[in-house]
Amino acid sequence: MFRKWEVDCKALLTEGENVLAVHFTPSEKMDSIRAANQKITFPDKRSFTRKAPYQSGWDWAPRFVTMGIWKLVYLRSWKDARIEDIRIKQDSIVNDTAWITTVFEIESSKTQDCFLSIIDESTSDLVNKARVRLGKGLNSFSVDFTISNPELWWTNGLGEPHLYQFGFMVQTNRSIDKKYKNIGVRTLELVQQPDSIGESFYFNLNGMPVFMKGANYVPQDNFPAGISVSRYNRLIKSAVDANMNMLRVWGGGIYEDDLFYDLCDKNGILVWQDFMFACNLYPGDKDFTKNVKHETIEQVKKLRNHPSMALWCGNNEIDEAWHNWGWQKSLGYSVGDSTKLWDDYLNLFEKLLPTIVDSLSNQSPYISSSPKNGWGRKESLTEGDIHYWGVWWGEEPFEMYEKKVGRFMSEYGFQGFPDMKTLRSCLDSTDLKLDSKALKNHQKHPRGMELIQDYMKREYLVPKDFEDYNYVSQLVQAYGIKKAIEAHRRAKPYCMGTLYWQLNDSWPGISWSGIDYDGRWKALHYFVKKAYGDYLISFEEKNDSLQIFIVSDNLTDTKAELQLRIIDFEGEEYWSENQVLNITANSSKVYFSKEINGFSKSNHLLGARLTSNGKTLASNIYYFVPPKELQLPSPHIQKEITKTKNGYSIVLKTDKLAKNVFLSIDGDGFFSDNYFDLLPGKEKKVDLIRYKDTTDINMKTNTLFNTF
Ligand code: BMA
Repeated sequence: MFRKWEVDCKALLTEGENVLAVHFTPSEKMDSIRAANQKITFPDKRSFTRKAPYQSGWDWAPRFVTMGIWKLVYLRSWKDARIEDIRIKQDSIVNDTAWITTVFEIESSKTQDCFLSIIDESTSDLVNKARVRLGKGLNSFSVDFTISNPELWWTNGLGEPHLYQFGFMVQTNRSIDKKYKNIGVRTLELVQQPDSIGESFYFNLNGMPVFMKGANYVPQDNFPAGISVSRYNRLIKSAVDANMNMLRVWGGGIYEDDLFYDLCDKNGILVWQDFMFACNLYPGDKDFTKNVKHETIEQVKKLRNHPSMALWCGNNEIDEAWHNWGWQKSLGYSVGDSTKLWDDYLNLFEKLLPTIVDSLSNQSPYISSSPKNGWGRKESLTEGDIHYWGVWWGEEPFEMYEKKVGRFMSEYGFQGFPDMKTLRSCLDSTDLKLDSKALKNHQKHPRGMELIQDYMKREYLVPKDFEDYNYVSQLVQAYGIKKAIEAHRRAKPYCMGTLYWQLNDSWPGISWSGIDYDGRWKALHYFVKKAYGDYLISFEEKNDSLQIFIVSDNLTDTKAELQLRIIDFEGEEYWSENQVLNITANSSKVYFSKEINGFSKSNHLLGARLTSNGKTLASNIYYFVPPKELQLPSPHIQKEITKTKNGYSIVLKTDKLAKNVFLSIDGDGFFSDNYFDLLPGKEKKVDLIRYKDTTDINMKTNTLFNTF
């Protein structure tokens, strides 16, 4: 046991006698050491301690190897009896009644009688009470209750994530202990069924197949002890505002704070929860396994009552790595080494973890690893979930996002720069240039800078000015991921979920995130908000005609009007069409097809809008050539700015197409929309919410034309 610890401690002590060891070395993902007790080379030494893997450095995080207790420590005094845990099992919903079993786990100081009560906190009604005899030590009792005509818990976009609050009380002659729990009544099932193509992977919520729209979540800080309540609130609000209904808590981070899951419960965000194992092999000895067993029991018990808890996943990419990343060869494993390591893997992820989830969770599904198959294998597109990294790692063009669509896209992504204000907060102004060492230190991917520029050249023109470069890098990222999301949603129900890499950042870095470390939305997050709407209009070119899809996540049919217009960049209309449609519930379908001929592709666009009773359900714009081939005109944008209670209301108008209008101000604030295309003759209203600055806003406007 000691020897394994020694390995990590030595690394820490090289930095002097600090409690906190700080390294600025690049990720050591493929670093290797010999495990003294096993004589097998592991891909990475960090796996010997149960510590958040990303803190040893990742391709979006610096290496800050912290030490010490970082969560609250408290002493709790009690008398006679106390509630150790409450497990709430939703047995069934039959004839509009939810049947629920509560398991009280009670610690008692002696043998004694007590009452167990369950109280509906909204009415203070006692819903059930039982008299039981406690023995000294830990006791377990089941008490049932029902909820008639329950209001169901739904995900964001589908309805209210209704929560009931119940109190659970144990009362002896001399003491009372009480705990409160939020209950969401819902059924949730992960359907993995062989079908004519491969094997499905989708979630049924309250009996309905629901398409998952979300992102991969990483810890919000390299020093997670310092994450404030307001940062949690702000981040989950940003996910909700972008129409997300699922987040994947990725396995290289931390089991999140209770607040995270509470916010997901309240906001209808389902949680795909990885156990904290990522991209590495883990020891299989007795001590390690025992430690992991304790950890798993604790985490499953902690999370099992949350209605947001959707799926447990054993690890991130270890199965894929073992079969596809060449470890066995590059680390020189003998047949014996390989057999031993794979047996350890199977014991942990296919025996220990699923057995605990099965016995202690509230019927949550478990998968051993994400993805099911590596993206180079053909099965990755036909069965289970896939991490598609052909774009970025494989350097394939963005168009491949439209071809490589699997059953559930649990990872794919592209990098973009963080907001200029965020960069300014950590770099000197002299370092705001592409070749600065300080800037490059905020890029943890070995080829990150190169790849951003390479894809920029393919789709856009590369600006010389640094701020323009930052802005275009964000557009490239948003452009690529929008393409991916739309393709995934068009492929519904073949594909039933899309979680891009990554929602957020743990420090101010250049990364795949859509929201930067300071919580500022990059262009990507604004694009995602539109691409994840309840309704989506999307396009696919096939043999010189444009197919117009409407994707609806609504669970009922919708009568709506589709307006289509082809205009040139000065606003001259070439063609238009209005159609009244009945949009099929929970579907993706082609509703219209338009021949592409008779106009110049480089200075025309197709604008589409879906309305119902005067309300816009969705809108989108299709360009017939990539951005760098567009003949953009020089727009004249008029702004009308009015002061409001929380900030300003801005009305914008343009004489000619203004592509990717980027609004910014000197102080801080949040624009309700940004990086949008402004069409000639159309008015656009944007709200600016100010946080605390009272200075003049001095609003600036940039557009793609100015950077070309
Ligand atoms: C995914 C993740 C992370 C990584 C990201 C970007 O596969 O699981 O390991 O940060 O790719 O490379």
